Amino acid sequence: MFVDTAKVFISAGKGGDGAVNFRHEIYVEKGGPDGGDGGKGGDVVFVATSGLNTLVDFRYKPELKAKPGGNGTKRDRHGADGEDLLVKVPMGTIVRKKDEIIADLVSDGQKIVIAKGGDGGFGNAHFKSSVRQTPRIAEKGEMGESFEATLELKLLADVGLVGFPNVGKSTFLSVVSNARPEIADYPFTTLSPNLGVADIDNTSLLIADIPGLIEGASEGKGLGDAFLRHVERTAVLLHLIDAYTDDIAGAYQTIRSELSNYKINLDTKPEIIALTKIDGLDDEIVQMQVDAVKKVAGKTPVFAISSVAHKGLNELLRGLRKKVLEARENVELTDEPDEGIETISLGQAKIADAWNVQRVEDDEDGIIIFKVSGEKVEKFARRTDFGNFEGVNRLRDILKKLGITHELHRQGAEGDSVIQIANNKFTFLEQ
Ligand SMILES: Nc1nc2c(ncn2[C@@H]2O[C@H](COP(=O)(O)OP(=O)(O)OP(=O)(O)O)[C@@H](O)[C@H]2O)c(=O)[nH]1
Ligand SMILES: [Mg+2]
Repeated sequence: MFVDTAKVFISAGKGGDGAVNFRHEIYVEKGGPDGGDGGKGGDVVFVATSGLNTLVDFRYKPELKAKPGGNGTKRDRHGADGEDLLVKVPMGTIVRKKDEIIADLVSDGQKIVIAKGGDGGFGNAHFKSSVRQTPRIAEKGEMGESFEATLELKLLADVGLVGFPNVGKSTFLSVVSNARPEIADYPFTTLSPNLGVADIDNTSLLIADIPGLIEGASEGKGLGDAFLRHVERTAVLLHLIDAYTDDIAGAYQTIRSELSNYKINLDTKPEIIALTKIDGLDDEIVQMQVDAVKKVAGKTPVFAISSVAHKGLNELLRGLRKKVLEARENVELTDEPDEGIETISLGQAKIADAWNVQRVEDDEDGIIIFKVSGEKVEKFARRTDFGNFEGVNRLRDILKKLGITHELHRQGAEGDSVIQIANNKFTFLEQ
């Protein structure tokens, strides 16, 4: 089954918890702290893999979960890192979180971390200081990132076949490539895209055959525009027209207007035209039909082929290869890096350090709450065990270091004021 969209639930592994433990030595009454750190949770990693061309597996298995990190143990032993989950996806898979594109996997073997595993918590061995000889605190491991994502496949073929139903698209693919699509003498034989690799002069072309288009396809007629996304990103369009068509120029223009109604920019998308099924026609008639198309096709090259009689196929494949190479070169020359991506003006470290304090009245019981937000401070809070007073005290130390305590005082916080960080509440000073 061909499936080109899927919804998945992604969760990276939780980090392991740090341990609280004290050394036991025969002649030492109170050994030092030796609780080890938790291991890192596994990441969820997508790997673009050639040879795949459907997202169907995700319909049956929508949950993508990486392993958690192990907890720390005594004698400073680290917990093991959780195993990453490697997920194979077809080339051309786009990953969206809400409406934002977070990954676009385009080249074979490309790996992208889609969700990061949580860091492991520190064991109590980390918390020894001159004033705290027997720290009974350890950090909890962080949660891994988890969210719902949608996957969309837009095939990345070199050549996309377009045209009316029954013009011989699948037959062409079956003759020039390894693909074995269904072929029949009626419209809409092909119900979902087929991919094939055609060899020509020691190189190869990846060709996508999509279901036939009719007038109104972009508004949903016939099989509609559901499959047009698969020619959006192909380097070159091969427009096939049945040489027996009476109004051949009109046929050409109908398909073109459906393509442009579906936001495909025909001014920039390279195209080649081929008249098909010429095996039963006299040369003069074929020439007449070629001339008729040329009148409306401008500079677009026009070929005449017969898949059944293997006529004109190598010439067409060479023409396609030339256009594909040109198109790829143009893309490399003109493709500017997307604006806005990875051009953050503040340094990454500064962004992580930044925080904000907001004094708000709680809706439920009317008390004042001081809400503290910020990447780093929230990260510490998530790793704090709020059931352990030493842990909360350490968080209070961190607030001081980051300058947040000062701001809390300035906004009028008192000892028993409620501070909220990342959904955890505690009092400003130890009560
Ligand atoms: N004589 C002749 N018939 C052909 C040639 N190519 C395709 N046909 C016939 O045309 C009919 C349609 O071929 P398909 O390849 O299924 O056409 P299609 O464009 O993929 O059709 P849809 O999948 O319905 O859009 C079949 O009966 C083929 O045998 C050709 O070169 N010569
Ligand atoms: Mg077909």
